[in-house]
Amino acid sequence: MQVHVALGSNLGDRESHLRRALGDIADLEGVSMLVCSSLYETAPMGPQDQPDYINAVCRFDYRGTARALMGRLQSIEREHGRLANGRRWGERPLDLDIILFGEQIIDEPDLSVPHPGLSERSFVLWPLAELDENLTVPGGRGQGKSVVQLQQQCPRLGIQRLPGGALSVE
Ligand code: A4P
Ligand code: MG
Repeated sequence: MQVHVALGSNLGDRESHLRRALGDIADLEGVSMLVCSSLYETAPMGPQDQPDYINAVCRFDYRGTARALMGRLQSIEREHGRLANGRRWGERPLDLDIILFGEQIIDEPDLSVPHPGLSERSFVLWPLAELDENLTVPGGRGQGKSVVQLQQQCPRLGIQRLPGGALSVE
């Protein structure tokens, strides 16, 4: 299955959290063909009394279920000091969200794919467009739209691409 995962960090050495997380994802069983966008520095969505984020989106092939992948990603978040009881949309050393899981549509209490915030989040759409701008969203609010079409409806507010190009797996 072709999977897209969004990475975010706004605590500690943000870039290092993303670099290490990308390596951790590459090392997961069932992951191959991993590529990543550039890094973006982004203004916080949610509470404004928190630091700016660094965001990116990666894509890989995954042999396994979305639920299994979510469990693995949550373990990686925990290894980066992520507390399970932080405030909603609050600060965190590492956030890993499944954005797309192939064409699958999952609507369960603890797992929604495509990610429900995709259409409104410039900090996901712009890095995603670097990888796959013509990809069509299979379900949810952006259903049937391409990434480029979603970008046209979402202001590119408060995001800045950092120099250095695509993040590579070390
Ligand atoms: N969950 C459901 N669907 C998914 C999915 N597709 N991928 C569940 C991953 N997890 C999914 O997530 C809470 C629960 O969502 C998980 O346990 C899983 O069962 P969380 O990461 O603890 O997030 P939260 O803060 O409680 O709420 P929410 O709405 O999930 O937050 P987000 O979407 O993670 O947003 N501003 C900028 N600029 N950049 C950011 O990256 N990120 C956030 C957090 C806020 N503001 C931001 C950014
Ligand atoms: Mg999350």
